[in-house]
Amino acid sequence: MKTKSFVLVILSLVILTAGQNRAGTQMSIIPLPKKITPADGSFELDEQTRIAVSGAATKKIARMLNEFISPATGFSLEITNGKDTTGKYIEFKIDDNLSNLTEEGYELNVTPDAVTIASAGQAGLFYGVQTLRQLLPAEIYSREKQDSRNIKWLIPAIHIEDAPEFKWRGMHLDVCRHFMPVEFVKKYIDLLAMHKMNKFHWHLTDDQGWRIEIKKYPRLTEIGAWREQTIVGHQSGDPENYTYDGTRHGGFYTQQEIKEVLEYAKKRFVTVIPEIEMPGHCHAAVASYPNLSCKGGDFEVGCRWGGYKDVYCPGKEKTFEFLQNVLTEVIELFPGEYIHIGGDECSKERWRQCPKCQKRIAEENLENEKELQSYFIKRIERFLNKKGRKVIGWDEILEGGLSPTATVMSWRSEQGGITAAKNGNDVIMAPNPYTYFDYYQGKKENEPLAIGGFLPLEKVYSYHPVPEVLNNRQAEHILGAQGQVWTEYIKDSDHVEYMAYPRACALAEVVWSESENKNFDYFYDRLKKHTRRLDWLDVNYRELDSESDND
Ligand code: TNX
Repeated sequence: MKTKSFVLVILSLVILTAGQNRAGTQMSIIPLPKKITPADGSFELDEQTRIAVSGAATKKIARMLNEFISPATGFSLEITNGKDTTGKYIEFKIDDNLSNLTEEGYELNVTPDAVTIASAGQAGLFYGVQTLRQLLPAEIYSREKQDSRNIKWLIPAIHIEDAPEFKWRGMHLDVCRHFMPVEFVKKYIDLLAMHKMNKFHWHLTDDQGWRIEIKKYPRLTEIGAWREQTIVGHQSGDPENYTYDGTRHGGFYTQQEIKEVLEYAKKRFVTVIPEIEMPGHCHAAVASYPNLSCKGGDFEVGCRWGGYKDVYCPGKEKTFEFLQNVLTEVIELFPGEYIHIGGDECSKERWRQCPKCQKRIAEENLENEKELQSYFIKRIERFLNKKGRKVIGWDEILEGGLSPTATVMSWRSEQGGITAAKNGNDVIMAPNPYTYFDYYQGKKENEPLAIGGFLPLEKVYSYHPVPEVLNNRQAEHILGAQGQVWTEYIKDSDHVEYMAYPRACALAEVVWSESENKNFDYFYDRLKKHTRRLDWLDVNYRELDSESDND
């Protein structure tokens, strides 16, 4: 009797979990694929499974698959050229006929005997692998080997056709206000790739810290990478009354470390866009080399937030020489086509009083300091274009006129992006009301101190990157969108994860799966299961709200 009921309990448990696995796991892919057709049965991944490839491109992806699954499974699957018809296999195929899905799209077919992932491009195969990982039990994300007696690596039979809605699917990280270690930067990139995001915008220089080694200008990291202390709490009222923590903070990435990060990102089909801020947000640079500013002087690396008046002086040729030398090293390191040159929030106060700046304004027939900013940006853009690179800047680069080849990152809401797209410039949407992950995501009282604002998960999810006012031709200039993680109030990597996740999951779906009829409740259901994956990856995401979480 006892044994019988025990067996019954076990049996019903097995049936229950199997059922959950089918419906649950299948439907919890984030970002949501374009088309999913479930089928019967499942494929069991085991040690005997082989990976069939045909050529170097597919072999590289096969190796990545092994890298992803071997920690949890303990398997190192044999990679064979062509199919082995005697056993089970996972096949990777480059198929030009699938070019309608773009190079990032893919077809994934799972039957009880075989898994096939096909795409017109290597990136598509990689994204097929990301989907495959999500079809497996969440334990697949564990970095420790799971006990094979407790788990079967089942993949439900399914057919998926998928392709991204936008080309630019990005996340930004400010490592200036608070430095983040290389290991974390890699983890951040890994999470992007898992969510089929393909751009990592690395904010490397700002008032409070210069974070990239530049061989020609060692003081940038000897001096510029370190600040004596950091303001405590929110900055408001009389600066005389600010309190500081008295703790030195800083750090920087050597060129060797940057190369490592780039290599890591490349394997995951993530392009890294470095941001070197100019003409403002450069207090750490002018603290290192005061002559680059209008007045010169004795500056310290910024210890508080907000703007600084002492910025690069466009009246001096030396300033351009410096920036071009810096950018030359940046270009040698970063292979991507885009270099971000900031351009935001530049105080014009010093320029107004600086004889050299005024002389430049007169000589170049500029109207005012706004046009001097535009002269600055255009001159740097010409330099970068000559080196074969494209420029991105925050929407302030529109002020005073912009060259048609620059790409605008629209942060002050969508207005800059709309103007730019109408102008014929490419646009990346990064509007603060929808994509600033440094804003509060819940009631202030219950959240760690943040910069302000309120951006709950649902609002991120509701975002549509293409503004309705644009016609089709203008809409083509919207490359996509990205999430921003500014770190004034975010001191460490755990807190970065808390702010970024799960909001980045919602954004991933905005840029990959965007459709008229997206549904937050359906996303939220999938997200509940998705957080188990994040648990295995040790992501310190913000727990889902209990009131709407009835799992
Ligand atoms: C504005 S967005 C800034 C950053 C701040 C951020 C805080 C942008 C281009 N500039 O310097 O960190 O707001 O939300």
